[in-house]
Amino acid sequence: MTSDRVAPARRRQLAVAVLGTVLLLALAGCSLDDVPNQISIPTPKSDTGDRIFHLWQATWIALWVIGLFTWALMLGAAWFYRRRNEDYVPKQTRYNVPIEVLYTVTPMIVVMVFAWFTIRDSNEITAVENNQAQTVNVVGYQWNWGFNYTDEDVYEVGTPSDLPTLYLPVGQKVQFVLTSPDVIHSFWIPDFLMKMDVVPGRANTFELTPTVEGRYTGKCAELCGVYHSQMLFWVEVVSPDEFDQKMKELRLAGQTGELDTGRRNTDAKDLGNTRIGEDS
Ligand SMILES: [Cu+2]
Repeated sequence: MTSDRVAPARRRQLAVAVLGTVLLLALAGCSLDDVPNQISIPTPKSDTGDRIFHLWQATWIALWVIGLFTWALMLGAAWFYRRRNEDYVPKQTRYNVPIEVLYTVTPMIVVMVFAWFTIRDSNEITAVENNQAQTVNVVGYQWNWGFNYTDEDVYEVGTPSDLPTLYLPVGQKVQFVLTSPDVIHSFWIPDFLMKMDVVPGRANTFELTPTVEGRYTGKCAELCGVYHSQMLFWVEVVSPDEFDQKMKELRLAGQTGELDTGRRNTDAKDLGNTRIGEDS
């Protein structure tokens, strides 16, 4: 080999080393909370979240196993059947029906297995059993949120400048009934790993049990108009005693009954043109 053939190889090695260092530095800049073992998903704070978390984790593990196996086959084939000298041509394979059937059937089986677990879990997550401890009618409106605590006969409502707090008792099952008086919104509490659309004329319902006390963020996850980005709220998961105390405070503040629009009866004629938060 002559020296002018060595130089490009050296340069390539140098380029790989520099690129590797830059990548390492970039990864080191990410906080451990963002990336690592959970692969950018928050630690779940609800029973529903636990299920979604495990589905996510198992899916990633399966995908990595499949990926490593496939890459090993590709790189192995490229290496072991490489052209060893100028005169040698490796055996060429094409129109091999058994292999093509294998390539078609295997991904179909993989997709069906993923679908089976996904459908199983989504059925479980959206199952409504009506044995909840609390019912909250969540009203998404342009542009904030109202919460009717149906069993307590009190409500809380916010505006983009004065965000409401949704109080939930820890360890108790809550049923959320989602309604909208105007356009489609989406009720999302990232730490619960749960999100559902809020659709006018419908009452989408789901149940979950918050498992960890704490203060979390909530937001609208459906582009719903100019102030969509300001449809934010707080979620406080508290002890049942503290929850009762908060309900008492709402009652004392005179926030009894239900919000006068966006209630569970989403019959269009009842809703009129009222917008919550608008001065009449
Ligand atoms: Cu919205």
